[in-house]
Amino acid sequence: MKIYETKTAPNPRRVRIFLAEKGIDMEYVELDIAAGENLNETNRAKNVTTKVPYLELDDGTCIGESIAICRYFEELQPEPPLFGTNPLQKAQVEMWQRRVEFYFLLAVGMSFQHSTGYFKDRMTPVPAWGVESGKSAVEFLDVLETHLKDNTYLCGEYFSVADITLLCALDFARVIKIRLQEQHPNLQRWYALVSSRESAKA
Ligand SMILES: N[C@@H](CCC(=O)N[C@@H](CS)C(=O)NCC(=O)O)C(=O)O
Repeated sequence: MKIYETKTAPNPRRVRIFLAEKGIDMEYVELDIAAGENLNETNRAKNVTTKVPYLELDDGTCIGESIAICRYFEELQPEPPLFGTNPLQKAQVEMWQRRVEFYFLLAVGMSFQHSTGYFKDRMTPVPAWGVESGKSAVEFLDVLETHLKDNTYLCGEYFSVADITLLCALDFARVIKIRLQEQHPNLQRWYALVSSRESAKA
């Protein structure tokens, strides 16, 4: 099996970190998304959204969406569990994973795409939407800051796939000049903890 990805992009990194946490080796195929390699007929036929990453199994089955890929490996190799271990924890992981993905990673992505015009060959950038999305992303940092006052990780003492999503989103946010500030001491403490994990190098 192999994963088609782009080394510098945030979503593929979520999967690389997840697999590093699990100790799973993988073959990676680099696609140049800036040049639109992900959009060619071969990739589109395997992966309808054309987004990276996507996983290709040995029988040709393809799985897109970072969380779907992570879920597949969680089922194949449950240890260490990264999606929760009991009903409550699984729900909390799902809650924070979705919150971070929808209210932060997506906002950061929209701000990047609409303010830089990076993908202007395949979409129409709306700079005002880029500004609004950047503001939403920054506002959500305050929500996270409050939450992390009483929580070591997003789900209490439990490191999960939600933390991986947040780490990748925060690191990518630097590209649009969104950084943790003095008013985010708990997020900074969380960031230092999570980014010092060996997997963060993936
Ligand atoms: N919901 C998808 C998002 C994937 C995504 O947006 N990938 C970006 C790179 S981080 C991409 O492929 N961009 C290329 C394009 O839009 O053409 C996931 O979770 O994997």
